[in-house]
Amino acid sequence: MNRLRLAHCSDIHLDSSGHRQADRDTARDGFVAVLAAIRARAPDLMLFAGDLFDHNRARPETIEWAMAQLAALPFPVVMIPGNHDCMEPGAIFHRYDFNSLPNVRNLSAAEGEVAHLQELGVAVWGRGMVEHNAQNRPLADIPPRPAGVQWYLGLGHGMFVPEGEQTDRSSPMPEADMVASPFDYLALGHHHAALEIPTARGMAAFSGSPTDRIGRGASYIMVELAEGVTPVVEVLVL
Ligand SMILES: [Mn+2]
Repeated sequence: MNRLRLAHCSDIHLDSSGHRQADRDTARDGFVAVLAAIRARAPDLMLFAGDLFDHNRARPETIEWAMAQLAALPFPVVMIPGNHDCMEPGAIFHRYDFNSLPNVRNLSAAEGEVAHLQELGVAVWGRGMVEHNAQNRPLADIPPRPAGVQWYLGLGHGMFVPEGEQTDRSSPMPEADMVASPFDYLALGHHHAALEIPTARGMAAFSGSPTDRIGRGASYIMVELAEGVTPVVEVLVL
């Protein structure tokens, strides 16, 4: 297929650590709202770029609720863990198999892995963060574009480091790594404000968070990909 419509969101932070019921409900409400908005736009695929949960101690009821929300979507979902729900010992994604959901692929391998969605001509690369520290390089060692795929998409979760800047903060993602990446579209999470970053081949973007009003507001992204054209990235505010 020579066109593809993507939805991209991240950073829901379910069971956020305010320890108040109101905080939990705010995150749940945001997740329900963004999924309804995305469904109305009928994407071919949704990319989720990390931090679905606020921490690895999220309640079983919350985890099971989130799994049911994802399983009810009428399109495939490819997701990665973030730093808040990283692949440390005892992690949510060690205890609960999101890949048991027929329409969900959770890319949680530390070395990275590629999901193939053959019916869409899509391959998606991502990795599961184990530790959020300065040595963690979310966009290091990206494998080249697989042969024969129409669309190569990426997922990353970490700190944006603009060209020419340095950082000693955790999980740095240099702009140069994004620009040089082989992806048609690179879906990013961690910053709660939306940001579009042109790349040599396509586009990268942070979607912002549907549960945080920083930046342009509580947001997600829709992307229209078409053969031979720069991807059209639309930041949508809930
Ligand atoms: Mn994060």
